[in-house]
Amino acid sequence: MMAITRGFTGRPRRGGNDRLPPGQYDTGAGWPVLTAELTPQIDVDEWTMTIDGLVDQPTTWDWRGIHALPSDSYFGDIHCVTTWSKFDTTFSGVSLDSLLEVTGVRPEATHVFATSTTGYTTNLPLADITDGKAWIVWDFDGKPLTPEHGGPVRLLVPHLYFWKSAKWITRIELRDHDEQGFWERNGYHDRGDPWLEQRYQGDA
Ligand SMILES: Nc1nc2c(c(=O)[nH]1)N[C@H]1C(S)=C(S)[C@@H](COP(=O)(O)O)O[C@H]1N2
Ligand SMILES: [Mo]
Repeated sequence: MMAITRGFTGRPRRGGNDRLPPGQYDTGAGWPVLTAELTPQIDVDEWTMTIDGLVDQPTTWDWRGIHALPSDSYFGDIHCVTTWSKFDTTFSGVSLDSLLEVTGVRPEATHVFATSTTGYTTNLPLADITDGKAWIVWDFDGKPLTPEHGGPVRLLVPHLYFWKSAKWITRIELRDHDEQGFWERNGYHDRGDPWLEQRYQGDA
């Protein structure tokens, strides 16, 4: 069933259109797993996430604490640098704006450095995670995010290539400078806007 759906809708449509960024194809009903590390099994009772660095109030949330914040959802598309895009995804959790409202943001902060429990890291301009552009999510299509897709909790920054959406996120540090994360050090772009095709270091 899934193979039929994928075969039908998954044909590469190169060149992009108003829905598909340049060089991407629609992966259809499938959702590839792309993980550089071993998938960790994280118990929600043990789970915490911290936002620190250039904030007024460094804060660590546990499972109950983060669920007490106003919930928010993303409905839309996601784009992986390996050229698949997935349309009409629904993720639920809490917006980064809500979290940063708790911590405050110091005026010197320009970038963030996100770290997963596994040691995976990625860097982002602060402006790419504020104003309704990024979420900490625990549900996909109304069900708990599975471990291979970053469950219990991952970062979601859907307007950038999906390597920026760190799975098993545990820390976001606000900084006054940019430092490359795991894939950025290995040749991927520092920002990664799929509409500008910022795949590799040196791309526009
Ligand atoms: N911790 C961690 N987060 C990660 C990755 C990873 O290898 N480790 N891969 C990134 C890449 S390249 C992509 S495309 C997406 C893949 O998410 P998915 O496996 O849920 O499709 O997660 C991103 N976040
Ligand atoms: Mo990716």
